[in-house]
Amino acid sequence: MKRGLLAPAGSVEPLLGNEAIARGAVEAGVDVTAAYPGTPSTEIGEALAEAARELGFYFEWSANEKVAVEVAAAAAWSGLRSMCFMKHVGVNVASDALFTLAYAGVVGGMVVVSADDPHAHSSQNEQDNRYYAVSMSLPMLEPSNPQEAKDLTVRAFDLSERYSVPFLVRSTTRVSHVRAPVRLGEVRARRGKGDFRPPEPDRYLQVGAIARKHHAELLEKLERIEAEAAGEFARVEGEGEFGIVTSGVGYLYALEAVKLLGVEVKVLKLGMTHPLPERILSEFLEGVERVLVVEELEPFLEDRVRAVAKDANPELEVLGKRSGHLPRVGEYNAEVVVRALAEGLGESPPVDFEGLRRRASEVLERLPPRPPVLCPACPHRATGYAMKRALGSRPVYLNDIGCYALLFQKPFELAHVTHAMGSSMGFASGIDVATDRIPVVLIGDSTFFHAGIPALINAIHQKRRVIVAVLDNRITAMTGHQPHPGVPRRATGEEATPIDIERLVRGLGVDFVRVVDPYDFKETERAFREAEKHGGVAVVVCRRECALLTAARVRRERGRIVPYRVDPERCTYCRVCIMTYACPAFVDAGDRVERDPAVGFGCGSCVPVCPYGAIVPSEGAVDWRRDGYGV
Ligand SMILES: Cc1ncc(C[n+]2csc(CCOP(=O)(O)OP(=O)(O)O)c2C)c(N)n1
Repeated sequence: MKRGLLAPAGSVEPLLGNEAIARGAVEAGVDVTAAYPGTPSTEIGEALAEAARELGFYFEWSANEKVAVEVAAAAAWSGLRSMCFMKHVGVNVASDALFTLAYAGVVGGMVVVSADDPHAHSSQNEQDNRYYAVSMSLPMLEPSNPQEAKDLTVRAFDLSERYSVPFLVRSTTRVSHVRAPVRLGEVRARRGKGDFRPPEPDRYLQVGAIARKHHAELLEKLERIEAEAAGEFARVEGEGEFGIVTSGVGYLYALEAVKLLGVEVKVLKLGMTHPLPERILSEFLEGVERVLVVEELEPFLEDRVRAVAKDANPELEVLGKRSGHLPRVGEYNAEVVVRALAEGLGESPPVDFEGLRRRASEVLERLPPRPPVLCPACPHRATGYAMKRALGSRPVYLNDIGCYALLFQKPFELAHVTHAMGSSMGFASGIDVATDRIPVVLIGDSTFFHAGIPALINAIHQKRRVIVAVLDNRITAMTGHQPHPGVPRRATGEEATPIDIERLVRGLGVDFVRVVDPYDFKETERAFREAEKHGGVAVVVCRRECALLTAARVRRERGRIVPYRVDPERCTYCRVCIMTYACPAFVDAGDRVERDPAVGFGCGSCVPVCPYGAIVPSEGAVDWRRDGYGV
């Protein structure tokens, strides 16, 4: 019997929130799914890829989020059920297509999942995508746990089809990444093939007067959804004069706080937060004297509560972010919400949080610090090493989003800027226009395909002087090794047409294009030195497979990894290796440098770094470069 995501109806499986969303799509009979990876949404794709291989529906890792939305939308226009998903900032990329898709509507049910990241655990900002639902006029469901993540996804498909409008499902890191038992439902039949038959001839023609007509229709749909459907997802629990209004993971924090404090409060849990079930909210607010709104990030619900309370209960005291009881920054936890609730109720917190924190920091002090570092053998380290030697601190380094962003750290310091996917390339042109410094772009292969190409075209066309290093590790590494358009296979294992970056760039008219192996320091350094002398756009493709993939292959083919070692006779303890290459396998042993055999991958890339030839292979070690691994 299959387990997990593919287990039969009626079984209870421990699923991640993200796996539960994927299961919801499968139960709803989804036919077409598309996405671009991004934490905390990526596991939806890993789960869908597995299910697609088994069940035969379509899944792709698209070139970017906008493309994913367009693929899914056209499938929904053709009468199929479709889903796409992305991290919060992915919605920024997709938004141009999404805003207008709301006007166009859909025929088959379509769900768009936004996985937000309060605390910016793995992101460049903490944006609250619930406002997108309002500005796009799209209905939105917010699950609180994996069971709801599945159930609400299924409902979102049904309602999307009933009202012919895409539905947003908004999750956050703690909903997406928590694992909990989920009772599975029946898997409905898929439709297989659709047909593109617009319901009216102008349905998908969003121009002027037609768009205005569709805008008005969309607003009517939203009114109907509020009247007919929003109440289904709202629930009142408990009794009392003190109320809590909450949604998403905030509901779980609120429950925990109520339990820890042992108080009687009345809770309104909302599942559809756009459009809000305003009648239910209004009745709830009439019945309480004070209300605490528990939601992470922005005062999205709180401002609506304040607005509705003006009519429903003008005396009502609303506590939340605007009153200073809860923060707008970072993720919540039991302590944050217990403190807010205790203060609201005039009680003292029942838990000695200071004591707990003291104990936690004592434990933390005993643990070794673990700052994020590039893996041993990472080709990006080698690129950084050669780049730093060739260009030093002369350029402005425009770094992008990917593992190589870690080159901001010492000893490399190759990032003046890290901003949004693809931004390095646009910023580079601006720096060239505005200053006499040479801009250097560090962009990964996945990011290059995602959003780097238009800005590169711009730089070429505008005759800018820019050095572009494409850190081509043949995969989207940071999010867990998803294929991208440069990779010759699809997410589900079939062959794909790989796009050759070198040919693409030459085709755009760049005459300075070098493809180098970053482990070849001399060649890579030379390429950057020549690029600096070149007048226009110079592209250096630094190509070597992600070391995690190579290490796995070495293990498969040779049984184990044999590390390199430092010859104590030759090591002078000059520490050049640590100071310039900073592989985490180097250990400063006080009077000499050693290599930690448990950390190194046995790649041999550090050998030329030592001026005394002290880094030597152990018996049976391979040299990845000489032995053909990773290129
Ligand atoms: C708009 C957007 N989508 C997705 C992400 C998540 N994300 C961060 S880095 C990255 C890709 C990294 O791949 P690549 O540029 O090839 O660098 P690598 O990590 O392989 O070195 C992704 C998808 C994001 N930050 N922003």
